[in-house]
Amino acid sequence: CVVNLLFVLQCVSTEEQPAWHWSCGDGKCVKSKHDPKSSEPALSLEACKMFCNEYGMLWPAPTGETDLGRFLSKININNIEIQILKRGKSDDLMQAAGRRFKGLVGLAVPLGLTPKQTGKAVYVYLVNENPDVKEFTLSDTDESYSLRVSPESNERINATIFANNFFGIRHGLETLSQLIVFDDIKNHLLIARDVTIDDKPAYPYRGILLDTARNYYSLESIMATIDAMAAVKLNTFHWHITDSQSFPFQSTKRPDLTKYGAYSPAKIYTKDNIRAVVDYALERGIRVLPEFDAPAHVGEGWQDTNLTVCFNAQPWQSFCVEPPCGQLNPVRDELYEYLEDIYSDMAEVFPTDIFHMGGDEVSEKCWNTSVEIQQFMQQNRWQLDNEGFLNLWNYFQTKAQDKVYKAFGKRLPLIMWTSTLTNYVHADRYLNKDDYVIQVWTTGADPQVQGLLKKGYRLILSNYDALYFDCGFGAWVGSGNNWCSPYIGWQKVYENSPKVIAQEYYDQILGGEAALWSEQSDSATLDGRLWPRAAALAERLWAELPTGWQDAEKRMLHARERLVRMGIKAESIEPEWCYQNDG
Ligand code: CP6
Repeated sequence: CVVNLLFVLQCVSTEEQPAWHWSCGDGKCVKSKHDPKSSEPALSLEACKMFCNEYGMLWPAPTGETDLGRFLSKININNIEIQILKRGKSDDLMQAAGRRFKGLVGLAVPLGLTPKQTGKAVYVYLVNENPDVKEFTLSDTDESYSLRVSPESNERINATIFANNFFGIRHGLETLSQLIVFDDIKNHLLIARDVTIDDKPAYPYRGILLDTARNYYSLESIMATIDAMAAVKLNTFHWHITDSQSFPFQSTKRPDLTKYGAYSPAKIYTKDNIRAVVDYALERGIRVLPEFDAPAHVGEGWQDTNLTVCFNAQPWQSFCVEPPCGQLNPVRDELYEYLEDIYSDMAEVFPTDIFHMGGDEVSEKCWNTSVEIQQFMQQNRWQLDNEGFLNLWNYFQTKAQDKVYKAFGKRLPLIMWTSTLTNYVHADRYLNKDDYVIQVWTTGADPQVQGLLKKGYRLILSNYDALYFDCGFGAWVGSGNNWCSPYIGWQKVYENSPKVIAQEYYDQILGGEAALWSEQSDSATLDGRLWPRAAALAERLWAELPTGWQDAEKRMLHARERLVRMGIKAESIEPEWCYQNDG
């Protein structure tokens, strides 16, 4: 192709005769040489993938009737029209979802390529039965949707999404965007037509926990995470916003907590920042669930209050699981005024339907370092033993719970971590099962799980043997164990089935959550720690398929690639070759 200009042009024009041809065999797109003289058109890889397995390239897999048809139509990226059929209070959200959809369609095109502008127009009709609904409610939000893509007509393709509210419509748009692929042979965007999908999640609570207290995360990184969550239909961003190492939450009622507790003035989540995150998340069908972890896991920020005990005590191993130690002093009445103010500050910026009260890793020894606490216990005729300690903790929890209700103006469902207080043997003495949801962080095999389920508690599973995405397992500062051990692969995440763990109490599982504790993570590592493993969790919780990771592997590769195109620096899971051959 170097002889002369004319000849060079001839070479370029051979683009319609590709070297490779893909054909679907046994769930894989197999590569073969394409004969340019063949009358059969060469199939591009993306086109092949769409029909090469039961769920096409959809992630998570739909749970109801799924018929992806047999044909792809060429579409014109500049001719996509979105029509909102029923108007209401969620209009702004519906419009935002429409804009996001167009952006996702654009991302189907590889960087640097421009698709041909020919092809059919796409009309997307959004039929929202309850256009005034724009809030989540724990286990009541109907996220189902139905999607129909019409047969080919002369000049356009119609796609219609039916749902009971904005949340379902949004999921439908997410699915529709995954039915549009780029054909790199013909340089065209293609859409699957004659499609029927009825879909709804297996579990109502599908979350990611981000700990922004051990290390600070930039707002951009948080928003990017929310975008990626939306792409795989996760619905809860659990914001573990304070801990003993820092207090980056802006409390306007108690500004000193933030002033002395944040790592720096630049590392504060202001009320405006938080509102921006909450709005961003809602547009993407995601609720932001705040956690104020107490009475343990406090410290920095509280120095001048005299309301903590054993702060920074040494040797820390005696008083907490990770330095600096610190616990709230439950016997001080002033503490509850502080709590009310913190909760009120949170209620102001988090319009949430549930609240996380933490409650993990409370140390009896830490409280026992205070003479004042010992005296208070004696006055109440509580022994300085396990029972007395639980009484004291219950005293704190009951008062704190009232303050939450007061601050939020309602009796919203509360979440607490598994702990000695939530031990199933006596949990019902302290925590009403209608008021509290328990989040499990030990293993799925922990007898606590069955015990709590038998007693009627609703659970969220964050079992650390599958859903801890940090480099946890004791790898924190001071322990000398500073590596990721063991690293939990996406396959293990995928196979962590709440249904298997809960057995006959399956209905009491609200869902699951991947936890990214951040002793060893910050904005720079965020994407790789979460993705694509959180996508594996997303499909488990959305679809709860009876099949193993092997059946999901090809789609997983594609889902991960979509995340990368969205700008997420997701880890690579295997060679691309695995999609193309009998790997
Ligand atoms: N921080 C807080 C943590 C952990 C928890 N709570 C944690 C415990 C064990 C492991 C990893 C993280 N770092 N506030 C427990 C819920 Cl392995």
